[in-house]
Amino acid sequence: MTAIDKKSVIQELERIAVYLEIKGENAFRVSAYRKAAQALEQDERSLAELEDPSVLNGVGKGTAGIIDDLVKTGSTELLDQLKAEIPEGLIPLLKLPGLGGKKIGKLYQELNITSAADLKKACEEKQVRDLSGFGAKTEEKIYQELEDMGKRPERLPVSAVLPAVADLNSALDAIEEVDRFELAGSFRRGRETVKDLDYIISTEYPGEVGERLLSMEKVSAVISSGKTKISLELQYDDVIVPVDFRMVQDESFATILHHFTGSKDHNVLMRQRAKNNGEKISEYGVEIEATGEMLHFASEAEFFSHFDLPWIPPEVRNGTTELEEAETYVDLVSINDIQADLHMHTTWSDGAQSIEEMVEACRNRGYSFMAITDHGKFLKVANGLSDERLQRQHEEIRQLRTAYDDFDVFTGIEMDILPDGTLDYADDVLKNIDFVIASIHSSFNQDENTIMARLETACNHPQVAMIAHPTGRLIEKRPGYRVDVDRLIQKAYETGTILEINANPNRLDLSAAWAEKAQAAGVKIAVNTDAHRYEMLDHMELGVKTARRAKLKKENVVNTWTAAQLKAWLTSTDE
Ligand code: DGT
Ligand code: CA
Ligand code: CA
Ligand code: ZN
Repeated sequence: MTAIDKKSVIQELERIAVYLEIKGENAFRVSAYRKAAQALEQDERSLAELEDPSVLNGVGKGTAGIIDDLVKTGSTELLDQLKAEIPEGLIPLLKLPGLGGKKIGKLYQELNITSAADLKKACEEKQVRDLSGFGAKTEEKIYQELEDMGKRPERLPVSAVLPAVADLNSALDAIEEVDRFELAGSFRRGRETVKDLDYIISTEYPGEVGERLLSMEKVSAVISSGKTKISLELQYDDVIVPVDFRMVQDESFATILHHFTGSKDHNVLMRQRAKNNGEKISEYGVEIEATGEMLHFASEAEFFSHFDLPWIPPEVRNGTTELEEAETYVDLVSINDIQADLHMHTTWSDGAQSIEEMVEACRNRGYSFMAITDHGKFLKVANGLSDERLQRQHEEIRQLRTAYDDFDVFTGIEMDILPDGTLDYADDVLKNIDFVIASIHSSFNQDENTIMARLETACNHPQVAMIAHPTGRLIEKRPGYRVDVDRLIQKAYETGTILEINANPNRLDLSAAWAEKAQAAGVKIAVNTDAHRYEMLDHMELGVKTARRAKLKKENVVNTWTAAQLKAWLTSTDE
């Protein structure tokens, strides 16, 4: 066993290089650590297999010792020293686009800048432009970015609240006085961004539960603290996550959960329906207006049933047509239907785990098959697979899968569609691969026709099974490339190409609205995590929420099928 995984060792080496740059160490010493990181990345062996890192080209004795420390203890004295020496306030500046170790080193050495505030002041005083390698334009850009950094975003992408959700769920699990709890609000409805988290807690002891919540480690502010309602802010690095807690008696749990799941517009529809029955929905139950009697429900399903409705999935509670369509949601895709994850990376390219590790993790999730889809050779920064390495990897996968009679591992590749519209591998290489993904990672600035030509070339290729993250957007960060999604959907339908819902919470691409259109056009969808490490396999749940928002039926989501069904379908759509 090693203390940390290979990818983390590589990242720590890169971190050492950056910190040395900030300190102003000579370029030779800095590059020793960068070279070591590269050598480790390009070597195919796992940490366990690589007994002596100094055998690697580009890794000297000293660096090898550092790698050893990292592998065995997860840390190393050099890094600890550097962390202690470098002013803490400089570290967040590394996040500003265009500011690396070298530039921050200059600011620190020459202008004595140690924090964002210092840097802002230096920009205002026009000192930064005179440093070599900066200039007036750079100075203005840095100033603008510093301004934006200080602003608090109104809505947070789901990815930003996941650490808080994980901590809160385990904290609430551990509090004995909590009988049951659920995360309601926009998060439960699977929205891409949230303003805050809304927890509903059933307890007989709200005082005790409240005390526990207030004493949680990450609490940075108490907005309000009443007997049954508490509003807190939790801080994770520079992200502040507002959280509302409502503590209720168990008899009101279902109605209050429904109320705070929303959406507001959905609640309006439900109240309207109650009113027509001579009833009134409150947070605490349903009141029969004629008698004043208050009805309670053991579950949301019973609550809906009282209104002659089947349980309506939170993801479709948007206050439009969900009451009329309620009966049609029975075959909506659900997390329990998922049989496979068809997009993920391993140490062969830029993932943190080996093939075997990812296979075991997927089997343990109860899947019946999967695809290993590392990056292709075009993506050099991600250590993409040359033709020769691809053959060897696939040989290894074919060997490995003979060990299982209840589980199938597809050979695969995430192949780039190159800027000039060609594909990264020749036909005779592609024809031997079970699951070929095509995707765009470069030249996002091209005009729409050029982008569409790239995507259509991929769809037209008989071996391309799926287009991954079809729009390239990152939620709240970048819009993606210029893709005419309607046209892509049409093309995907004509060519039998699967479109992906990439479950990475920064992507959720296709979005629910596009995925709904894709289904309507007869296109098949795959919900995949694109995992680069174990934990990211958990994102499947967020991808499925997006699919449910899109009202995708199980039959249209190919990773609910069996391996044999998918293989047969892929063959039938080859041209
Ligand atoms: P957000 O903005 O991402 O936090 O979205 P939500 O839906 O989580 O909104 P939030 O936290 O303000 O409130 C949670 C739910 O509580 C909301 O979806 C519906 C319910 N709710 C809150 N205020 C109202 C209201 O004024 N009228 C109705 N009908 N429902 C409300
Ligand atoms: Ca909320
Ligand atoms: Ca709220
Ligand atoms: Zn990928």
